[in-house]
Amino acid sequence: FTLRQELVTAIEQSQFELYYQPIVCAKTEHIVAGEALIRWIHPVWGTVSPQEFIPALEESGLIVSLGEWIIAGVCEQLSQWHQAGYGIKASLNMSPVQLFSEDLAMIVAQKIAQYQLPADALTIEITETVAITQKKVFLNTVEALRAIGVNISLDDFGTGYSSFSKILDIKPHVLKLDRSMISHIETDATSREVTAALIQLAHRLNMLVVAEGIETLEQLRETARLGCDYLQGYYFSKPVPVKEFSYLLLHQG
Ligand code: G
Ligand code: G
Ligand code: MN
Ligand code: NA
Repeated sequence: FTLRQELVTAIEQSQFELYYQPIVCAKTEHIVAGEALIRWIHPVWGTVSPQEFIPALEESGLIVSLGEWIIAGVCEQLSQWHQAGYGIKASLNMSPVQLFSEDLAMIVAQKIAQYQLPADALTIEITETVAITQKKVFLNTVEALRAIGVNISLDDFGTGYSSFSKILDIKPHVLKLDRSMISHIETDATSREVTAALIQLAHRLNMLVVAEGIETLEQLRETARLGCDYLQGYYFSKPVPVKEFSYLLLHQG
């Protein structure tokens, strides 16, 4: 077998499932959104991490068709949560390969219309994990998404992939501070100062800030104190299936 063949079968047989991880308001700790994270439940291998199969999907171009399934799935789920009375939002990760496809924005617009969602209930998270060769096409798609009214989020900010020039290119609504920065925030004064300065910069540019990878109460307190708007991490919840996410929504104070 090849991983590629297995992935073709996986798409045909719907072996994928969307998990959601809560994103909470830093002040109230209430769930305001869920980040959709794909899981591959292989009949023999069990759950396969996206880190193992997203690159293969990108190289083969299969990410485009799976990506459409993800967009549709997130929109449908969001509309179900809205119908149940939960006014939450959803984030989804978009591979740069999907952003090279010129009809991506049209597909997103179509799904938003089909499920009668407010466009700003959807946030598209972008990380440049592959080299951007056709920057113009990429940025045109980002612009088209912005024009629809969805929020654009720059993911993994503070890692090698996500740097200051990306803020100028993408002009995101939201900056997601990578967990590598958050993990040193209590022990390393430099990390703390860099984070504080980044939050100030983001706010001056009218961006909202999400701190990723919150694992401890101390990290929660420190990121909230520094002015992060939203928080996400194992401290609140790991990514969970829809049923569990709905349970978390139902049982929050
Ligand atoms: O959820 P987990 O930590 O296993 O995710 C590992 C990596 O896979 C992360 O970088 C995450 O952004 C990426 N990933 C998860 N779900 C998706 C998805 O639906 N689409 C894309 N493009 N990447 C995803
Ligand atoms: O690249 P991206 O930020 O989309 O990746 C999100 C991934 O990070 C999720 O797949 C999730 O499994 C992982 N993650 C989420 N919260 C935490 C956390 O608190 N600690 C660690 N180590 N990983 C996390
Ligand atoms: Mn993400
Ligand atoms: Na990230």
